[in-house]
Amino acid sequence: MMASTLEDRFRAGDPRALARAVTLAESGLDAARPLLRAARETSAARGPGGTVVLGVTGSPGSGKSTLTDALIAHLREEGKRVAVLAVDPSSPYSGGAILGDRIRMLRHHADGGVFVRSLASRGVLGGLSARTMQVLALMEGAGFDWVILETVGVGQSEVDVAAACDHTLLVLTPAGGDGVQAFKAGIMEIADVIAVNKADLPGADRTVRELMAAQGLGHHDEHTWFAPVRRTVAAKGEGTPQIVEAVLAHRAFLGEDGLQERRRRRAEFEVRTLVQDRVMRRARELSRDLYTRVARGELDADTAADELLAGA
Ligand SMILES: Nc1nc2c(ncn2[C@@H]2O[C@H](COP(=O)(O)OP(=O)(O)OP(=O)(O)O)[C@@H](O)[C@H]2O)c(=O)[nH]1
Ligand SMILES: [Mg+2]
Repeated sequence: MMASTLEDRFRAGDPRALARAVTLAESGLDAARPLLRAARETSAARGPGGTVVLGVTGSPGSGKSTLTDALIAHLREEGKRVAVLAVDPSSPYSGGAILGDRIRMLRHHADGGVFVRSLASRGVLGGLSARTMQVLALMEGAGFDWVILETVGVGQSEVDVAAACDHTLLVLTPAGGDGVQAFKAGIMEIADVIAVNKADLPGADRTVRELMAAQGLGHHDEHTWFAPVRRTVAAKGEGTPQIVEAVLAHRAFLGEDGLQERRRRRAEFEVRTLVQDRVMRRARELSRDLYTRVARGELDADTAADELLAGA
């Protein structure tokens, strides 16, 4: 009998084939392409409601990993298969925090219904990288019920999460006026669900009240989705079912059309990020001479940019 190809095994749902595909995609190798195509085909065949793609973001140390871990446990109890991608866009290297995440989530490793990966990769503009998007697409294509992207909310990456996922869960804490900060920074706008985590610490009720008051202040009409604000104690798994409920409520709010639109937006974000990567690489490869000519006034910057885009 002929040995089946990696693509066949990926399509058949072999977890080792997924692991291999993810490694290829992470490395940006062309060998990942047929697998990425296969993933998109299987996702498309399952329809936009097939996989819940949830982004989990928030300030460093707010409890994103702990909450993700608690979500895995709860979803597994409901028989759902879960894939998690933990990304640290602030670090170009595999940092300690990511290692910590992996160790924490290791308790699920013997469970075939759970797939955890971490990625220390930064996009060219400081947000999520195209590779991150591709790993998500592979996880979705592998047929997980939930795919969770955890990323620390710093700068561009926070905005990117909303473009990369169906739903965004913002994890805040009672400490240090986190809620008010989020409002001021315009971060609340990207949140579909808000967890006030560490609700065992003082000030949780006040933070919830402030957040809800702030939501009322923002621009809204009868079509506005008000992100449900839920208290959680992730360390004890408290409030996790309510988070899942809130995400599913947002899913129902989006409906089939809304989810299809999110999927299109995710594809757009992936393609755009690839384009950015390539253009930036090209810009770096261009001879210093071109930039010197611009600096000397021999060539204007617009023409230089035109030449770059024309593949000159
Ligand atoms: N008191 C309390 N501590 C918690 C809770 N959830 C998480 N923590 C603690 O908060 C610290 C940070 O938790 P993480 O889950 O690593 O937070 P994170 O947001 O993933 O952190 P980064 O990925 O490094 O940004 C850990 O020491 C957790 O044990 C909670 O509900 N209550
Ligand atoms: Mg973490």
